[in-house]
Amino acid sequence: MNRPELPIIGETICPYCGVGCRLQLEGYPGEIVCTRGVADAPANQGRLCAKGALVHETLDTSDRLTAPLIRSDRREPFQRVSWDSALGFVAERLRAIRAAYGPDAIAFYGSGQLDSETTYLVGKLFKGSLRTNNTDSNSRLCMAAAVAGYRQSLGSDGPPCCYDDIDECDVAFIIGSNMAEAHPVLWDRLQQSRQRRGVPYSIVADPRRTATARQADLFLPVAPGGDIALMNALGRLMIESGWVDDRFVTAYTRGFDQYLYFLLSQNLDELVSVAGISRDQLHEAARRLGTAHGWLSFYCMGLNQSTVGVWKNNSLINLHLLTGQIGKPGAGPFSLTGQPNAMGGRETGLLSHQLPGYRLVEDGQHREEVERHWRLPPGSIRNKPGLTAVEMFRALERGQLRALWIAGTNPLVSLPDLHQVRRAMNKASLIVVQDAYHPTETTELAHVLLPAAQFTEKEWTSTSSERLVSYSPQLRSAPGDALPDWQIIARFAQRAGFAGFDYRSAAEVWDEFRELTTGRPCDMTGITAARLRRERHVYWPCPSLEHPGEKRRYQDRRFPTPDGRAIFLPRDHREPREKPDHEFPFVLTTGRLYSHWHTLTRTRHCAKLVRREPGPFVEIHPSDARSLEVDDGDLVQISSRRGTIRLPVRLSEAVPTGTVFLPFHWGDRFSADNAVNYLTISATGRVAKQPELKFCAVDVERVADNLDEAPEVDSVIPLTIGSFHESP
Ligand SMILES: Nc1nc2c(c(=O)[nH]1)N[C@H]1C(S)=C(S)[C@@H](COP(=O)(O)OP(=O)(O)OC[C@H]3O[C@@H](n4cnc5c(=O)[nH]c(N)nc54)[C@H](O)[C@@H]3O)O[C@H]1N2
Ligand SMILES: Nc1nc2c(c(=O)[nH]1)N[C@H]1C(S)=C(S)[C@@H](COP(=O)(O)OP(=O)(O)OC[C@H]3O[C@@H](n4cnc5c(=O)[nH]c(N)nc54)[C@H](O)[C@@H]3O)O[C@H]1N2
Ligand code: SF4
Ligand SMILES: [Mo]
Repeated sequence: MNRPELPIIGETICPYCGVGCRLQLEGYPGEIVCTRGVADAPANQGRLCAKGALVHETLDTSDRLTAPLIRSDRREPFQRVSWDSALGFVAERLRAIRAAYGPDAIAFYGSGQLDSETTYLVGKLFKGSLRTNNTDSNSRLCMAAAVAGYRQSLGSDGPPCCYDDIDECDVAFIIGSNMAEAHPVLWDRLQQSRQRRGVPYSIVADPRRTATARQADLFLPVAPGGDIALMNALGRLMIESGWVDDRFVTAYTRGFDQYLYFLLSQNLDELVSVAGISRDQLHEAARRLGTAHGWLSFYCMGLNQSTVGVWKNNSLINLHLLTGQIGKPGAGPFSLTGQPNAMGGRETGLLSHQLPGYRLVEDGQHREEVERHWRLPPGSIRNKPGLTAVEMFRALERGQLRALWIAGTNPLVSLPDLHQVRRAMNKASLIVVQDAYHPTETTELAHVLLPAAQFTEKEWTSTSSERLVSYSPQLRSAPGDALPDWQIIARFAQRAGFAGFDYRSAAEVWDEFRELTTGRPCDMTGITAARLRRERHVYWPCPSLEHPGEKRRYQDRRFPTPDGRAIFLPRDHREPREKPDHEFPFVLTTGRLYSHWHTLTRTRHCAKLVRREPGPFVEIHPSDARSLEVDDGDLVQISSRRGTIRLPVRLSEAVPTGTVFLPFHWGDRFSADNAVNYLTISATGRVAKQPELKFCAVDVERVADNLDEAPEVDSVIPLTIGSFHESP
């Protein structure tokens, strides 16, 4: 059907996933009618997924937060106030808390959905002026293991590959990623490449037979948590079959001998059994990878959200090094980023151990360079990493942390062990929430709400999964008093009396940050604000204005490690923190659905998306359902050591027996105390401190017979069965 021509309002980057599709909005600034994919955009080449195509329906909703609101007591209603009063209130409260308890009694918890201008200024304000390294983000639940994995194995964070590599590879190894639902446009590119060229052959390793797995050439139904064993088995088989790239290994890597010794000392039968995959399938996968001309891996939360997430990343990179599959077109370990600017947050240094330009707070020279740039006296930046996401909420509950400023994330749905999170937030002396919508689960527990202008209503800069830095212009005005996030931070800093925050534009903020990347692995010297506004997007590294930007890294096979070599890291299988037992016999795994974005503050407004997935459910294998005497649609009670929820059953052969799957989108606003994260465990890994959101032990029970009609999920009263204390 031909639609009448609509006026074009302009272009922006999609505010959802890390693919970074460029959207064209059509209609009128006051009423956007249609969203299309931009044809010449490098990421999407005209494509869009349903969420992107409907995103205009989420902008002008009645639950937009349009004015600063405050209350001293959370039992009171909010009062609407001016920006000056709201920021004055926060400045005074934070000053008093710092004076009484020290700088580490305050923290900032942000998001990979904030733009780079904002995350840069948050670091400058908190790590520089307020002198606490307590800034972290939801990327801790998401990319932290990938960040540490890249650094340990290759010497620097940041994916080496680009999306065009899809058209250059002949095998795609997709492990712990449900691309078809979570990165749909990339998945589409992969499918089209295959239709056109006959390759890539696709191997998918996932415990569930997902939409991605169903379309794979080879599906490896890895046991939940069995990835390291799987990858060690693949490495061993490739070595035994002589599929090692000896020249590459000798010239460009170190640690191969230890890796070889380690693999040969492993019991292959044991690896096969822990991985849960037949020897034939493993052999076929090893042959495909070992003999490929070029293979790419795509990985996401199935690897990262684990107490051994970093080791899973190392194990996968080992396979790339073994076969020389990195630093050339069509090859490399490609960590898919979840959020639109998770990459930017890493570059500007939002995580608690980072400083801008991939620098570290523990490195004296890095601190000095940043202090000089920020015109702060030497010694201003503290030398120890601050609290990470999960640690912040533990510290709040203990009273060590008193004030928390939350922006661009909804932790009362997305953090593990929500009963603990709620207790922690209730204890806080000050909760500031900077969001575009209200109410959300988190805004309801705030003292201060700061209204944020969102994409289309501000200019902003973001970096996609493939290191493409993009500029999005302001296309319309923000509702009410809402302000761009970076302006909220800058205004607050000025109100609190700190120098160095009197920016006249987002461009000034960007350029100040950009200068800090010179000579660093993520060099963006040539990506000036002016150039971005002219060219729309440029890949990093880009060391000069004349430089076109590099789509692929490490093409000279030199890695940013001390001796320039990539590192083999022998990593052994480790059990997940909480194994099923007689009390909690099932494995709970959690994740996403195609139709929804995270905690639903946006997608709940799109009727088409809600119709597709109207509510939460628990996916159970039919044979488990038979033993539990439940059928499709029946209500079951799911309990872990941390909580209990009730949900209707969705029968599915996609989950293995003994495992149940729950999407995590629906929070308390949908049904009180009934969200999946009331069950999940806050156990984290040692290095990346990323929580194990993909594995905990639960029990599933049929809900009593006398409830012959399943009650509305809304009316279910939850039962808490005590809290769980993490092992050391
Ligand atoms: N539609 C949609 N798309 C999104 C998002 C969204 O909310 N909705 N969010 C974005 C964000 S922030 C992120 S981080 C990405 C996440 O993207 P993905 O990581 O692809 O999505 P998930 O569903 O979290 O998990 C991926 C897969 O890991 C599998 N898995 C679980 N345990 C294991 C294991 O032990 N080993 C292996 N190999 N696999 C395992 C799950 O079965 C699941 O299919 O998606 C982004 N895109
Ligand atoms: N069980 C389980 N839990 C998980 C996961 C899982 O796989 N399983 N995945 C984890 C992962 S990978 C992630 S990334 C997190 C995501 O979890 P969250 O970050 O908590 O989820 P969102 O709903 O994206 O929250 C974004 C918030 O920012 C607001 N917002 C939108 N635009 C703007 C803006 O421009 N400025 C500001 N200030 N606010 C804005 C939205 O209204 C919303 O409240 O969830 C994690 N939690
Ligand atoms: S694939 Fe991701 S970036 Fe592209 S339209 Fe969909 S949600 Fe947006
Ligand atoms: Mo994420």
